[in-house]
Amino acid sequence: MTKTPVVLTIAGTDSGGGAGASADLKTFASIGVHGTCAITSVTSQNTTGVISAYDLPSQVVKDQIDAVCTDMDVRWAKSGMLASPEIVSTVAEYIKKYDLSLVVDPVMAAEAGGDLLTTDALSVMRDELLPLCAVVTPNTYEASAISDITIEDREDAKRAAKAISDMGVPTVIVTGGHLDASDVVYESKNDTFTVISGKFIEGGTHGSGCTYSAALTAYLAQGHSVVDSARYAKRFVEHAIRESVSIGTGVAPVNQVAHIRKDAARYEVLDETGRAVEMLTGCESFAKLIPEVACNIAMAIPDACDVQDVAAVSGRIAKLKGKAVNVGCVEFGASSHVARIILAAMQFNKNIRASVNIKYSMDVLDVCKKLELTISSFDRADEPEKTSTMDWGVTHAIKEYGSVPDIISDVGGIGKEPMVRVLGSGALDVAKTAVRIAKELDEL
Ligand code: PXL
Repeated sequence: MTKTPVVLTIAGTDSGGGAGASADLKTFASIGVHGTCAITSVTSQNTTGVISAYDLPSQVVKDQIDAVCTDMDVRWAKSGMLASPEIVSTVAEYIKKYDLSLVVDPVMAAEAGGDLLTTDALSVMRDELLPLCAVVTPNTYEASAISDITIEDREDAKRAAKAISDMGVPTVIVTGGHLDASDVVYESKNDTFTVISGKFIEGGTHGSGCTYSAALTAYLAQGHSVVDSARYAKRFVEHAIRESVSIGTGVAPVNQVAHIRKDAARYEVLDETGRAVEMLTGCESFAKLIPEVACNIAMAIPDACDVQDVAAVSGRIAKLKGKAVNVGCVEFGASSHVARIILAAMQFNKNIRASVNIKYSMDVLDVCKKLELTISSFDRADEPEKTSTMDWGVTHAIKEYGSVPDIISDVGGIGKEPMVRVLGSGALDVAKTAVRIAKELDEL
């Protein structure tokens, strides 16, 4: 049995279940590390804000850390809401006592409003806690408060990161959710900045800061490098925001379980794509629809962001002795060509998640018309320079038609085979359509 890392969050509670320790523990569970906690403060809170905060005596914080660390092999901890100067000092003392690697999320205020750190606690954090930590993850407001540098753009964020690092922190990550959605990672060991770009995601953000730093801690505890952990944590929180849950009248909490749901969706997509491949290779008539460049069938998970979220056949489906055979296996990231078609179509209709490319001929297009499939096309000759043909062509064909059609064709170009692409909701759906086209062609 491989050993499950045990991580500790030292944080406040949020009675609304959105931020603080509950966000951290859900994140830990979702990533697959064992989460433990030392509670610093009990906040009475909901999605509209913090009503009150009851700080626990420092001794209770100490007892909780002792209880966990004397029994379990804890290497990584993260701190969130530390409330008072006394608690900050206590945490610093106990991080040293147990020689823990620490991620500090310098929480100062709740997303929905309410102070979570007193002003005098900030200087104690600067003097006593930051010099002990491995990573600190301020947002731009927090980075500004710690460094006394006004942050209005990425260069300011970099200067602030370096200034905070000079306080004794090996890695500073200024998260850019309030700026341009990109995170700036500064590592003092080689004096390098890594910018992790992101995009603004629609959805609630209550608990997003806690969730980000908890995910980062979990990935570090699993042994990933700090830059990889920062990348994974960013993706984790993007999914969590996208699937945030609207459960109150205020800011919706992020959903840490979105990560697990995404993995479950990956399984379903692999399964369906595999069955669709069997359907195509099991159909004698289909072989004649395989283009010179071979055929691929692909399916994306819901809310796919890139090619890695799209499954296809790694070596495509080829024609061998008059029969369709799959060369390779179904995997994520296996096709960039068909994947791009789907990703472009998903920009218009999230429910169109699959495509298969088949041989172009006038007969095929006639059959598609006969089957009452909706058709649009693009011409490579019209393609502007410096675009990706699939992104541009598919987008152009969809705009031309007004919505995502069942079929997108193009007549090819120099060195480019003409092609017909079937689009649909799932791999089985498009495979069925391709088989119908193949069988109808037999009748001609
Ligand atoms: O996201 C910062 C944070 C940390 N800890 C607690 C919180 C919040 C934000 O609401 O409530 C307890």
